[in-house]
Amino acid sequence: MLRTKRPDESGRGRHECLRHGDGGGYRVTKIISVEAEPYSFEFSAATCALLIIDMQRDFLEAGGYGAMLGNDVSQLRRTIEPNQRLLAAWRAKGLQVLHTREGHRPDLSCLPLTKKVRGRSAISIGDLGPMGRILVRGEAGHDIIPELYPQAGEAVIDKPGKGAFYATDLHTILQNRGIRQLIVTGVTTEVCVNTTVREANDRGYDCLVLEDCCGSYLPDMHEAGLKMIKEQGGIFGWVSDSASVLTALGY
Ligand code: TIU
Repeated sequence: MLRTKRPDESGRGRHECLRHGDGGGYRVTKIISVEAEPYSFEFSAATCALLIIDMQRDFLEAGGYGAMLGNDVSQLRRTIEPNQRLLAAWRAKGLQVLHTREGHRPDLSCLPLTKKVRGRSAISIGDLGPMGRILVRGEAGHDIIPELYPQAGEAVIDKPGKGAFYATDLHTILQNRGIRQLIVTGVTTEVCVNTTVREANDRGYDCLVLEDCCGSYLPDMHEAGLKMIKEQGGIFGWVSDSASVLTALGY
């Protein structure tokens, strides 16, 4: 059972309906509360997963695809350390972690032509880039950065789109594991993080996005992306930071 620092926690927890397969009835579940906007985000350890979006070498490393396009990768690299701290704490508590990677089959059969040609770049997805074929599964640049490399037992979702639910088995895995809340981190805030949070929201998940663990090549897009999530009473979810989650976990 996790302990939080909140003085108002009685320790009794709250009653939570058991899911199908648990035998029915009710059990007492500790609710962990994270300070967040627009109001506190509450989760229970058994039903909340950390979902780390697209922390791939081609997006984050100085010799990758993102940098080749002229993007400022430092805006993304500042998220590595807070993600590492959060991931270590999350793993130490034995909580569930999932990772995603944006990319395509080597034969590019899951790459829409529209995505291939968008941007009119001389070199595009599927072409040979600085770290192998760009955003192609199995290539060096497609893989997750070593600092946040998945451990055995952590699902890695290979997604062809920006959203992690489109054309993947993410929803099935979350349902089978009884997950109803997601703490979402990764890159980029306004593209793959935002799209995934919107997809999750429509499927009935509560999402908490951590601003220091998400990044965009464009700082104003990062800010706008976070604002879009938490406005209108949390229309797509909640926004907080890793320190608040660590505090709620008792660190
Ligand atoms: N992961 C992700 O956000 N993919 C992108 O293509 N992001 C951009 O910001 N382009």
